[in-house]
Amino acid sequence: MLQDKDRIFTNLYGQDDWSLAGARRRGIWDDTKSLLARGREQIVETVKESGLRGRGGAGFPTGLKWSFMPKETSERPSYLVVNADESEPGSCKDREILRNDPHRLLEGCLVAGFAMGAGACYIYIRGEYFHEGSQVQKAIDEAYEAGLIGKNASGSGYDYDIYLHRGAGAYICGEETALLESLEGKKGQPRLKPPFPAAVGLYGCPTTINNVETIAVTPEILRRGAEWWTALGRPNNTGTKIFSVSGHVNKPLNVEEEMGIPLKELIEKHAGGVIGGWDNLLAVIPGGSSVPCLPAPTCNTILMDFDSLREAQSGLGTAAVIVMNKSTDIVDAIARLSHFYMHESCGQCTPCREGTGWMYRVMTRLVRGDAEMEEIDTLLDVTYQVEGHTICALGDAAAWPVQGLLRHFRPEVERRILDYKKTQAAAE
Ligand code: L3W
Ligand code: SF4
Repeated sequence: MLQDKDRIFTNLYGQDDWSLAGARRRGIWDDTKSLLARGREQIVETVKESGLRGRGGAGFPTGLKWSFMPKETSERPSYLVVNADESEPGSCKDREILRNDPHRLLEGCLVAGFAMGAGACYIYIRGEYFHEGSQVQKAIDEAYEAGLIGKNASGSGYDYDIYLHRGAGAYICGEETALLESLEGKKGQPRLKPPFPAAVGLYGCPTTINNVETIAVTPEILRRGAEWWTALGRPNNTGTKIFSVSGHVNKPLNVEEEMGIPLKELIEKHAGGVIGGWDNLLAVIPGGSSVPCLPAPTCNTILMDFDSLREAQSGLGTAAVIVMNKSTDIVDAIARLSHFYMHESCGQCTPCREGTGWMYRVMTRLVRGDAEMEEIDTLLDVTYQVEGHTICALGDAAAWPVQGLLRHFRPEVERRILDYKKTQAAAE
């Protein structure tokens, strides 16, 4: 278990003052000038050494991502964009940082932006986080007032502006290039990659997009050193992580823990256990709705990190742990997710636009069992035709939950079809 001395988010539950005075008491904005004085290259190098991987879902190495930005100053400005469009079902960790620790994020914005030579930072926040957005704006105002950002930010000689931008409630705007389109005032639809945003991003300029949690932990990594961070977790899966645990647990919560904590320990020690006891567990979606579920036996031993979950044919995603006990209709639960992805598809590419609707319609019939047995394989085949054949990852995200259901709960789906046929035959 993570020891208190290693905890970064000491105001995760809003137990302390969120404002600048409280933030300073928690060590935020403590001699930020000397962090910046280390220079761009050294900061990027330390983040690389720490092995920090993106906390927004993909787990891409953060230091490597920063190193894609231009090294030399040019006429084209560079930007840092913070993805605060937290919309992944089950995920609510960034919300706590935004409302309870906004200065931790802002200090990270300055340090990260400086390291990549960005002239300005945009924090794109989901529209539904109205209160959180207001809180961040107040913190931005405080930081300007105190000279921490703006002209000669924190006395570093570097000019740096931070802007808050509110989204309008579309899940797809959490996809980094759709987010850029939306920031530019256009309809939020993903762009083809490559070019990656580091080459052609906001207004066609070099841009790095990072998740809130990723940015918020970087000043602490620089203060305490890469070795401190790598001592937590496992190789290639280092540091601490905020897990959002929801569903059939006695105490749903967000908790910062060591990367690689066993799932069972996370649920039993922090979330009060499964409702009805561990033996009542049916399945867990370990990383937000986009990743395949895990059946109960796997949950006994699985570790919560990128590599372990990938080996188990799932993913850490945003580390939003959705717990389902045996009272869950698992087919209906996954069908509900299929509805979500159909609704949120931007409709730009055919496999996703048509495939999400098709999957949802078949899933809806499977909930009742109103289908032919062969349709299970046809459904699986369609998920493979969507996966990897779309402009953005929403297509994969729609396919994977269905694949997880059929991988682990196919007998349940088959049983429904047989039962439905029996009921129909009896009625005739
Ligand atoms: C330069 C290269 N940059 C990759 C950058 C790329 C991006 C990052 C990761 O999807 C996942 C998705 C959701 N040169 C590069 C490069 N990059 N190669 O690295 O890229 P990628 O393509 O691996 O992932 P992605 O498109 O960012 C994100 C999953 O997260 N997810 C969704 C979460 C939703 C939220 C939310 O609600 N806000 O976070 C959860 O699992 O399915 O697989 O920056 O530019 N050669
Ligand atoms: Fe839009 Fe779906 Fe294509 Fe992504 S995969 S660009 S959401 S249609």
